[in-house]
Amino acid sequence: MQVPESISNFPAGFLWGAATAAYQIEGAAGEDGRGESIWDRFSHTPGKVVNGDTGDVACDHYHRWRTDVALMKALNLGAYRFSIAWSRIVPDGRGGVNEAGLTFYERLVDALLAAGITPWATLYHWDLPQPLEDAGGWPNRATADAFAEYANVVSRRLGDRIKHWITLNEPWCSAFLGYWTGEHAPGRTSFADAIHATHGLLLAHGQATTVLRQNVPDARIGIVLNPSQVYPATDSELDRAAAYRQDGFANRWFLDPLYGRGYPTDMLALYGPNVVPEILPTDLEVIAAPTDFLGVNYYSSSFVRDDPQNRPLGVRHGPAPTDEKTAMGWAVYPQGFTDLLVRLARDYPTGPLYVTENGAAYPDEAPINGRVADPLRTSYYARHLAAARAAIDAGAPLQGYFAWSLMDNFEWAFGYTRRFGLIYVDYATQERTIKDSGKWYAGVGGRFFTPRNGGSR
Ligand code: IFM
Repeated sequence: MQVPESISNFPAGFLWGAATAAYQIEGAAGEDGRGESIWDRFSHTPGKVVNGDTGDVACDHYHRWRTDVALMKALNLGAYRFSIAWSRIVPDGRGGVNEAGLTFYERLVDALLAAGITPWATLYHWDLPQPLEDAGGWPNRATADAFAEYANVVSRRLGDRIKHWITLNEPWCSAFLGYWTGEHAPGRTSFADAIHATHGLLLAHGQATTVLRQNVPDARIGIVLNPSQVYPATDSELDRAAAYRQDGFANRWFLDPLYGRGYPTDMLALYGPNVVPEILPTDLEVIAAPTDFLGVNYYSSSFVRDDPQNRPLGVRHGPAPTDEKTAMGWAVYPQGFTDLLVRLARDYPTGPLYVTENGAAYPDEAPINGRVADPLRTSYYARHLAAARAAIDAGAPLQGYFAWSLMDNFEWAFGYTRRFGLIYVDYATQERTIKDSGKWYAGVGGRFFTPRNGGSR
């Protein structure tokens, strides 16, 4: 597929990248002093992950990072978003620092810079050190203090060369999938714990932002959310009220406190005092520490109707206005991407927006004669880039885009059964093959990148 005209005119300096996360690609779970994380414990618990898959080896990126940086260069990436494994740096979550962990990321970052690829580091992409979970996990406020200590260690060491910092990836998932539905590590199933976890995560973000600002004065700091564009299934008053509650649950609960408005009062009332944790007088100020950008992960949208039986939100997810779905079962709905970016910029003082993840899983076939034909993924990207471009036209201050993912990897509870990569990974041999979508994406970058000192590369 050619790069269509609708995406041929992104602004000069627009940043093109791809993203990964530590537990999903690194492997080397027991090497060089790395401690146990909640995903090690969870994935090794029978029945939690499809096929009993674990991240023990994953894409073996810990040993193959040089090859992977070369592949990023072949893809014309201007930036690479990766996450740092807390358990590699502070194996017990608090206290002793593991030099080997710092060295690993230092080498990776140096290689990226040498290749002209800007590193964007995420400090937390779901892999809490298990000892901190044993001490109460994210619902325990002390975990936020531990996170700030870890942020201090990492930024003191790497702040001279990493200038783009993301505190947390998708705290909604950490809290609600990890502590309410139990689909993700640590696998707890209490709504109250999940709400407590949201507060702990937001405190951690605020505290770490302040630490990063002190240690790296020229840093650009942000948080990555997975906000959802919510549409009522019908125009009825009840369905519109349900959509507003879903918006409160998925979006406003995070965005309002981050931008200094405190937790939304309708949601505080809905959850009630038995669920909402104690909020200390300075907490909201800590959470609202100024940031430099907002990272947005977008895959699909929500279509909801009123359902009073379905507690606590009284919301039921209805069918999307399209039958087209990815291998995750998520509706393909690019219009929601435009609407979401425009809405965020309209309702919140976000500053620059970056799409920090967007992409699709499809059941790719193994390479034939060195080629992986994945036209559905290319089509997904083309339509979502056109939707992102439309959001810019409508006023959203979008400055960059990271494809999810650089390569196939461990897709959490789905193990290795879902492939999101621009690069195909043969897990038996660890051979990498750039898919057709990756070649196409390299063309997007190759055609629209501006010189590094004038923009993205
Ligand atoms: O693989 C995940 C990633 O870790 C976080 N955002 C969504 C992706 C696809 O499910």
